[in-house]
Amino acid sequence: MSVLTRTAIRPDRHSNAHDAFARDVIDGLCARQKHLSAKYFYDAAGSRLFEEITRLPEYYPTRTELGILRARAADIVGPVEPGSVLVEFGSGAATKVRVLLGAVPHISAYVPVDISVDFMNGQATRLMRDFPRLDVLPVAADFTGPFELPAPARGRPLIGFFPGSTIGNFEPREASAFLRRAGHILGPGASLIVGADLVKDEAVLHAAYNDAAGVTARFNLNLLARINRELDADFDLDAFLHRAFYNRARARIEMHLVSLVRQRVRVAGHTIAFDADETIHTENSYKYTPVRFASLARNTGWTRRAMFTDADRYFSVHALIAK
Ligand code: AVJ
Repeated sequence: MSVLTRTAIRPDRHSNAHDAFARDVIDGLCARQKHLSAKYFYDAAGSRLFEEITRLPEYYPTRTELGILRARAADIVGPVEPGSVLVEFGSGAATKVRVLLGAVPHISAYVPVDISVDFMNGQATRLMRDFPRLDVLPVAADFTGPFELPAPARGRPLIGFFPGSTIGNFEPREASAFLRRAGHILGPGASLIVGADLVKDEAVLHAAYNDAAGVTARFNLNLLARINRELDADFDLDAFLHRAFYNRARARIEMHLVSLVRQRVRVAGHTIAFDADETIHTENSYKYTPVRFASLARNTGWTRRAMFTDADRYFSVHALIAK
């Protein structure tokens, strides 16, 4: 089968993506509890910092999920019809999909969907080199919104892949909306593989988001650096501090950026005032129990065929099928 190259379109300062980013940032910084969406962490610098996080001794999710995928890839993917297409929601470094593609060679096309366009295109090129019989069809889109599958993927058996506990970034109702929308995009007969971090000992959770080397702090602060770079802002990165803690009542890690002083910041023509100790809420990372996740799936058009976990029960991979 031929290799299809498709370079996804790059958002620039005049694009809708840039305008949407500006709007979201201003809206978020004007709210009573200031907040920014975690999806904006992943510019080129942020994607590199996240890759660094995944190698930290304290950050167990990535290596634990990879271990589960390596040990059980064929069982996780389940039966594969000829011509099947793997659709990955938020593809990042595409490390995990390589494990699936290596173990299940009869997948014929791979559709990575990501907003970090340059990073995704680089990974797509490498995948085409390493899997020469695979069609790679990148889609430059925010997978949290509606998007169209590329024409060659339509009408084929579809397997969705949403690893990394990215679903943990969503509020419970957003997670439901995502699973329902994934069902519509993938269609009847589809399957969906989802990685979800599990509720566990709070000290383990706390350490994973407060690493000794300070990489998570740099990752969090990079959001302000990105806003400075892209939205003509003047955040002083030394005037904000990384804070991450486990909110037990809501079963989530919260990340914030704490303003160390009373200060004003200019962002895209607006002036944003901060009190000393006021925070910008930058991320929620929800943790699931196996039962909670099964009921989430059941309520959104899926049934769970199987769940896979590690010996410590730190992380879970769920194989869902459309009801
Ligand atoms: C990519 C959303 C799974 O929540 O653990 C890592 C992002 N934030 N360290 C997570 C993240 C801080 C990560 N996810």
